[in-house]
Amino acid sequence: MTDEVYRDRNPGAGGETHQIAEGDTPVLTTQQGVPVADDQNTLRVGDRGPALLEDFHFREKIFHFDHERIPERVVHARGFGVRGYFETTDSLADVTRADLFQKAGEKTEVFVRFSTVAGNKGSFDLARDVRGFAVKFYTKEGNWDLVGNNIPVFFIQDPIKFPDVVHAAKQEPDRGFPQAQTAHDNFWDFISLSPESMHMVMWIMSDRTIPRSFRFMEGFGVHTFRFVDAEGRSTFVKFHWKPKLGLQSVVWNEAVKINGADPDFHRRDLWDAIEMGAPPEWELGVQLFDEAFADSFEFDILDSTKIIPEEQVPIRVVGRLVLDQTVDNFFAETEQVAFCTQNVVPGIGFTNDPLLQGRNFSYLDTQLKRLGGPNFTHIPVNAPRCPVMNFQQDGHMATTNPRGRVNYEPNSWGGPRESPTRGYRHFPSHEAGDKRQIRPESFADHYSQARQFYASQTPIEQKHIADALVFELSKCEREDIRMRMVSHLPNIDAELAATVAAGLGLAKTPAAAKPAKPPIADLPPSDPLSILKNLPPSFEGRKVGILITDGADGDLLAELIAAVEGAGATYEIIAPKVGGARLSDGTLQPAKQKIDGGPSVLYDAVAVLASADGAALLAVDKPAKDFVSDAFAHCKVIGHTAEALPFFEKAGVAAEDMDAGFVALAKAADATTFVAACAKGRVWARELEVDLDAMS
Ligand code: HDD
Repeated sequence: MTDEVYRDRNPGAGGETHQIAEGDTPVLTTQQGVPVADDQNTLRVGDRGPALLEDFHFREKIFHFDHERIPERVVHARGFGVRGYFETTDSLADVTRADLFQKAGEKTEVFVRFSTVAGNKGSFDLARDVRGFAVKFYTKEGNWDLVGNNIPVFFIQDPIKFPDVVHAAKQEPDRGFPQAQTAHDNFWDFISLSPESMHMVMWIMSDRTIPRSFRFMEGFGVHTFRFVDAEGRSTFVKFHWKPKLGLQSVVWNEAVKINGADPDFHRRDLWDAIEMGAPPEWELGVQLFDEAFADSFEFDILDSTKIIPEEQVPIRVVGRLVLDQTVDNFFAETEQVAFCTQNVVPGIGFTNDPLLQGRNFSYLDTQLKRLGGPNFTHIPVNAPRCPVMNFQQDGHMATTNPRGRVNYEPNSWGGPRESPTRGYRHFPSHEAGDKRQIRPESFADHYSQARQFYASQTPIEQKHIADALVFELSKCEREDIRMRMVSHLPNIDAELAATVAAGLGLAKTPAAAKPAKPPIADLPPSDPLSILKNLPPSFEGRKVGILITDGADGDLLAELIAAVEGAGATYEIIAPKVGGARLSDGTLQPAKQKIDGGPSVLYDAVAVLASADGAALLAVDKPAKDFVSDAFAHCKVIGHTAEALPFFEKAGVAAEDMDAGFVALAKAADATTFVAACAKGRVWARELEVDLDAMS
């Protein structure tokens, strides 16, 4: 599909017979279908004279161009959408009547849009940010939108604070920057004044917000929803997406450089994976629980700043999500897709989570603004794949219009009728109470799960959380904001507080902020909360950067490529010139990247196949030296020929620095050793040797 050069854009055209063509080449037309004679010059009087208003082709072309943009999303503006399917693997008929979950093997078409939150549409992919994970299921009983994130909790407990947290995170209003980052005063000012955000702060300061790619991250529905079965019984449910490839993130110094080297790193990764026939896959898991569990749980199940640890309610895997199709047109699908949390289907319902209730208003309202009218469900990406039968009519851009005489009901003509048995029924939960604006007491604990999250991390992940806090708060100009933020940390972990205080150069750790409710100190650590405890099971889906020079060993290169591909991974060849390098056997090996455009930050592991002469040339080149020194600093596995070592020395990587992450490549078997080392992930012990923050 992506190779197609051009397709008739008017599905109503009636096909080939109307095609105006010259030979095999279709003739350019106006939007009205009128053939165009000249698309290079406007209509003018004389050779150099004034332009004429009569030039309808010019005016129509510019008019259309002027209106190409629709408002970008106020949050999640930068996103990337793809298509795929969801397959039920375990029937949920015992707890929900939702059609898509009735039988194993049932497949449902989906559209998924991943996104960052704070940056504008043109920002970079590797901002430190939450990732949106929004899934539209086109079920046989209507569209269900599960509009989630890659983090299972949220910043705030009440939707009335959403504009505030978003304003604070996005660019500051007077200057219009900083873009796509929370490392500025306004964000931390708001956060430090909002203790309810502290659990989320631990997640966003962890490596979860700098994922390796969309393919290596989890997704969460966040709220507690309801399943409702055929008898009308309700079960609470939380939704989880688990990536088949496991979890993986990059490191911060790497993220910063990826944004320069390839601002489209995440979207390119997903596009490439799908186009090369390696569609990413996730498992859908559900946590199911009842009122009795809800009553006994330490926290309120309606509070979106809390998780339910998997140890307390295990995850039942019920399906798989496969994303196997790129879009035909970015604007038509990724830009126009309209997710609404209110889009649910029979068998799925809401709870009183205040954030969810607020979202149910906000999304529809947003779509009206963005898409310009009530008919956005007529746009193919938003259109249900089942019949739509109602008497709603007219409005801007109405494109799928009903026929016939009747447009109301009840009527005596016929047409669709409501169905109390098949139709959507809201769960009749019993509600009573005084009308008030309060934050319930059951939402008052802000630190216990932040502490639990921190305690669940490996030491290197804990270090990354402290590093991220120090980095972000160091960008705050006001010391009182830094101090106020650090004052929350003793309620989470005393050592974390002391490390961050020292990292900021504070004279002493500020006294702990007074908690609204004393934190629970002994919630047990939960392994699923750590990335490194859930590493990818193999090297599948990862990418190796192979830097070659003239004279590199052709056989060794072939062995290396075979080993990488054998592990289900991919590679790119990098060389001093994109035209390639002349290998030892005389063949010309083309390169994918010139060294200046293929820094090592773009790869999971690297190999340097340099001849002695080639290494001498690389030793004078800054991008080539950065290739090695960055791979080293980012704790990557590095394969190398013996001839490459003098070049490594020049790049600042001396023989005594070479740890278990260095693999000498001389003979065929070494390629297998290299890939086996890569499969173990990063060499984290190295970070303690190369980072000043680790030494303070
Ligand atoms: Fe939201 C977009 C996820 C809270 C209001 N949100 C949006 C998208 C995602 C989320 C993934 C992008 C969808 C797409 O790709 O088009 N939002 C969340 C999650 C939340 C959350 C997981 C907390 C659990 N959001 C939230 C609240 C409000 C909104 C509390 C308002 C009260 N969100 C919006 C919005 C957006 C949106 C303004 C902007 C663009 C859009 O809806 O289509 O309506």
